[in-house]
Amino acid sequence: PRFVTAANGVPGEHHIHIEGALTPELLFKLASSNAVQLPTDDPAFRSVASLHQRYSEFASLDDFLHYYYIGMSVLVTTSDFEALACDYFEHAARDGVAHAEVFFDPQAHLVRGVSYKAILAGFKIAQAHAFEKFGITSELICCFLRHLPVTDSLATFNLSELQTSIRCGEVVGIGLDSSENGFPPTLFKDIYQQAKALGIRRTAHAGEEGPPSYIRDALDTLEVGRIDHGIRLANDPALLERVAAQKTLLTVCPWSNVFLKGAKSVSELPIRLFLDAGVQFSINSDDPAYFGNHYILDNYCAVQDAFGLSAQEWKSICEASIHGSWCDEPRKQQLL
Ligand code: ES4
Ligand code: ZN
Repeated sequence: PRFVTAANGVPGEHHIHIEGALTPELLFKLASSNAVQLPTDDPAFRSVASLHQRYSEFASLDDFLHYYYIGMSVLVTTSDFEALACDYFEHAARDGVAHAEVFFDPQAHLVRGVSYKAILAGFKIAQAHAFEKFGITSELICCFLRHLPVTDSLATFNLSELQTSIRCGEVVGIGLDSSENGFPPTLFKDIYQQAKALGIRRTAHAGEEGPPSYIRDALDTLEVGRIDHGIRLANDPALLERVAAQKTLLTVCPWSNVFLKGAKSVSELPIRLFLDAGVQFSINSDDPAYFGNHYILDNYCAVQDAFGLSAQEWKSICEASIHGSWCDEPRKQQLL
């Protein structure tokens, strides 16, 4: 199987926030071209180098999110979103990614007066380019921000442009991200039921910093097909067994967990536990530009350095990754 070794690339990425692929270099360039004022009272924004440095010192998910939302404030025009996504796809091509499922956070742009149409137009140009130039297939997953009032997410979900993008297949699923603790999945039941009725895919961040009960709620109340992160599943053996039995894919992001202090090192992550329990998981980059420029292949390598997996174990990870992808069946067959 061609995906077993890192040199032959990786079958798919399921957990990449496109706004998390905004490098400090592109951030400063777009701030300048769009005349966006970056915080003057934070020395981190003095230079590309100082921003890189600050990104290596995140104390938590919320500390990272503070910079993540400031960073994306430089994204204004369709060509900004196109440049951002093209930058990501170039890294993905370098890493041999065959298929990418990309999260985006419309609420964080709509609130600044950027139109949904402008966002999507930029992504679509980049996706077409990624396919033509690199053969990378890709899908978009619209995420809702759990730290905002649920009414904001509902209003966004019901935007006619967003509903149109779902109906025409430009957006294949929904996700739930941002601050986890204090914002249980159950709050978003309404949106997820509507998404189910529309027949689209559903996933949610759960068990990144939050308790295993959030993973259970995402499965039972939101009826998700995947769980993003899910590493806290290690603390609930009964739920672990259930997730293994029903073959729900966890989209694990090793470097992200280390950078956001969810784990001291990659070797602390429950990779061995998941493999031995038969939990299906993929390995992903999350926000590569914020987490040491570790794109997906660096995450694969970090897992190998920490756990020394066998070729058979890598084969099972790659197969789980393909089976858990939200591409069409013919594409899956190509990847297998
Ligand atoms: C995120 Cl690492 C992480 N967790 C939750 N929400 C996010 N949005 C972007 N990256
Ligand atoms: Zn994430």
